[in-house]
Amino acid sequence: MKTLIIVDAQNDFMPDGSLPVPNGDKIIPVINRIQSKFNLIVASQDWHPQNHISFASNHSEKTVFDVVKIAGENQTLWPDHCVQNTEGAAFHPQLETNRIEAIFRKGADVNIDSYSAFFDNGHLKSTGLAGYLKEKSAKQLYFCGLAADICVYYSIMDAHKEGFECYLIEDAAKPLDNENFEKLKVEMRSKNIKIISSTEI
Ligand code: VGL
Ligand code: ZN
Repeated sequence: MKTLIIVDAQNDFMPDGSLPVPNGDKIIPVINRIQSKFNLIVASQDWHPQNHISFASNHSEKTVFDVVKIAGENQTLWPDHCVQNTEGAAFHPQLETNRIEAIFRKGADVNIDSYSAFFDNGHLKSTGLAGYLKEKSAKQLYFCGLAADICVYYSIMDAHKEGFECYLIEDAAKPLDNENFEKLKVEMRSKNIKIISSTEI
């Protein structure tokens, strides 16, 4: 069963959003085009309360992109983004959503961030996505979305650890930081995660 996982294709990660990923909107037509190749399509949605710990605005004397220690772990402080029930948290208006069977929300806990669609950053709580995919007999997972070097990357690494066969559709994902993404691609390839083009599905 070929499954497509659309990670965080939300307005705030688009070029005019609050945490813009360069060319983030370019992936939308690609994602729409490839949907017909999949038996199952699911999506994740970054879904933060306004007082979320990952927002720089909730830390005095700190600014966006500062890195702080929270519960012993590094936490990058972001601009406010994907606040629950706001337009910024909504999917890109052109994203075809009719075939998305389930949406897994993450980052709703005020006290911990959640880059992966499977677990929070402390691996303390599961979103239920791995169990859902196993129940559906999903074996091959194809990832796309934003940001390629953050939420897509962490989702793929968790999926790989859970035993799924993982693919990253490179032209359907864009990174926040290109240089970082190049390094992560080397790491992913070394773990037998396949990095492919949408034409190879
Ligand atoms: C993301 C930073 C903070 C992402 C989410 O979806 O890649 N990045 N929250
Ligand atoms: Zn977030």
